[in-house]
Amino acid sequence: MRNVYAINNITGVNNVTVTGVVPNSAVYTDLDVAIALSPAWADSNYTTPTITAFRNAVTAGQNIARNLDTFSQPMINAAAAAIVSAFNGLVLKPAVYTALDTALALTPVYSDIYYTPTSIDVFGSAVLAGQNVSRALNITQQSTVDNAAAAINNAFAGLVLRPAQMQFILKSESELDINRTNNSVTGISLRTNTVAEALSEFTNFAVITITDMNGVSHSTNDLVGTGSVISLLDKDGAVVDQVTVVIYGDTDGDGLADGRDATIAGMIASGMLTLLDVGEYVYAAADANRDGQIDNEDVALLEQAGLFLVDIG
Ligand SMILES: [Ca+2]
Ligand SMILES: [Ca+2]
Repeated sequence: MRNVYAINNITGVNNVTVTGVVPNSAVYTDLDVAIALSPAWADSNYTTPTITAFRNAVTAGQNIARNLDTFSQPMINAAAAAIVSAFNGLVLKPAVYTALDTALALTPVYSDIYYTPTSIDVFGSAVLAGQNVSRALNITQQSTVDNAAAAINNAFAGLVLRPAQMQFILKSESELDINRTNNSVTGISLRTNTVAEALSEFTNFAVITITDMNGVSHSTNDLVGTGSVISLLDKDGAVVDQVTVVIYGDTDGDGLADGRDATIAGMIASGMLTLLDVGEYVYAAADANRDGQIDNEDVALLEQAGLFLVDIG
């Protein structure tokens, strides 16, 4: 049917009715595709805001009437786009690290050296692995976090103590000699008498400390001298064995043989200082040449040592 309209000289309101024209139906294809989108994981794995936005968008899309015409197409397209946008915006919840953090905070009760190498190594490896677990994992990767925590907890529970050692044990090739009569140790060379070198003479699986004659802790590079006290500690830190160092020629305990030692040796040789005054360890050390006497030979030897003319070793 063909209609011809002519509108001329309209001065008032006129209604024109057009019959026989029907708009096209709207297209729902994109909306149907959007509504059919399905998240890869259960809703509970997604953050509440993002999964809520997605479900709300789907519901809104489902609620759109199905008999709309083409004039409603932009609204339908917008609903489909909103669903797709919310789908793409889904964010998985982060993994929970509480149990791993608790496991990582575990600290063996005793120093590592008191545990069997295998058990402390397993623990150390588990801790390292736990520290290396990515902190960016999401809830679907939770088992990675949980397994790392469990490995640490198991290794911690599996720590095994070595048998306790109650006495110093010297290396078989050590030149040191422990005298149990007075709990002294001799044989430390004036050439190799740093704390580190002295400690290396022992094979104990235990903490060993060395203090000077005044009880002040030595650090690794300090020199061990006459009167230095070497202590073997049990796992609880209690002293279970202790020896005092005697280095022949070092009467003042500084780990060197020189003129100051000669002065003390001279005072002992002359009787100005007695065994009672200086104590048995210094008294023994004053016998620089180890002939069993403290006399001018020792004084002379120490004076020469101070001038680097002789080497007392
Ligand atoms: Ca000295
Ligand atoms: Ca002597």
